[in-house]
Amino acid sequence: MDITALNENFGLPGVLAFDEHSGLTRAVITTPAASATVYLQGAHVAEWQPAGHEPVLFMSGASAFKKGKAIRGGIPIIFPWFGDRHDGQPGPAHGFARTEEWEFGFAALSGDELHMSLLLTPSEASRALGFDHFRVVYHLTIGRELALQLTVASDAETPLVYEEALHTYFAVGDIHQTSVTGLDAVEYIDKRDGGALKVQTEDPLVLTRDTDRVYLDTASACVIDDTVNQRKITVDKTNSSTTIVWNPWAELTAKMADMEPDGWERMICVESANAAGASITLAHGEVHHMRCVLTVEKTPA
Ligand code: TA6
Repeated sequence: MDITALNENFGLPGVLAFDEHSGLTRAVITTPAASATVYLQGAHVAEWQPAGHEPVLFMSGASAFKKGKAIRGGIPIIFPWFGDRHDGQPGPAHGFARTEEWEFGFAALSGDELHMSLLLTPSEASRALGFDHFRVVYHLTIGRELALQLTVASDAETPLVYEEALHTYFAVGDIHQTSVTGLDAVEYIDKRDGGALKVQTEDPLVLTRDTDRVYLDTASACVIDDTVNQRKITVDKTNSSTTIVWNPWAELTAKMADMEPDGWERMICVESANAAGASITLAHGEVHHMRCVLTVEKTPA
């Protein structure tokens, strides 16, 4: 659907409008409770700002906003594999969902919360990668909280095996003055140490170097204490047994074309996932939901 048709079919005056930025179609949302921007490419939430709060999501100032290129920041949707593909077949890192154009399917305002849905169905690109007979729907509730639900259905005769993640980039005032709770004593794969299996001993977790940890078998919520912005961001999740914490730090950032040199100091990824041994297997007709709710609260000075 082109932008005119999207505005005719789903536009809500003063609340939801579609436009184009750098060749990408996006939904621009403004309600009394929050403002947000969602790109149809990747069903990518690029901005979310609850009323009375600073923006919650980090967006790299050097991010490409280009067809077929992942956006660096916001909430990329990782599907159907996390990281490199594991079955020996070729395919882009983190799967194809984040660079595919999703179909806009639904929008309705309820009070001051906007409900939206976007749909991903098989394409030439997904078929070329061996993925056909699946449907993914992404429900978003945009308000003082941001509620996200990723639902996957399999229409395939053979089992659909996949990994998924909401690869959320949170904006923080200063990574050195930021901590994360909720992962104490949880086992993790340290991808910065050859994939060594470790147990977290730090509580809270304060990053002091490039970090890429895949926490296993954990359903607990995480709380990001962003002291510089005097706020706590809670990442609450359902049907997700993996959490990833990532920050590239200075050296890796310097090698990333789509990240500004000091970007690492103002972001942390805390991702809700099913990955690294927790992949989902769906038989024909089966459905799986993964849900994540973000909330922000101010902390006293
Ligand atoms: O979620 C952490 C991670 O898997 C890291 O290993 C790092 O590669 C990051 O994602 C970013 O991946 P990208 O493909 O977006 O550059």
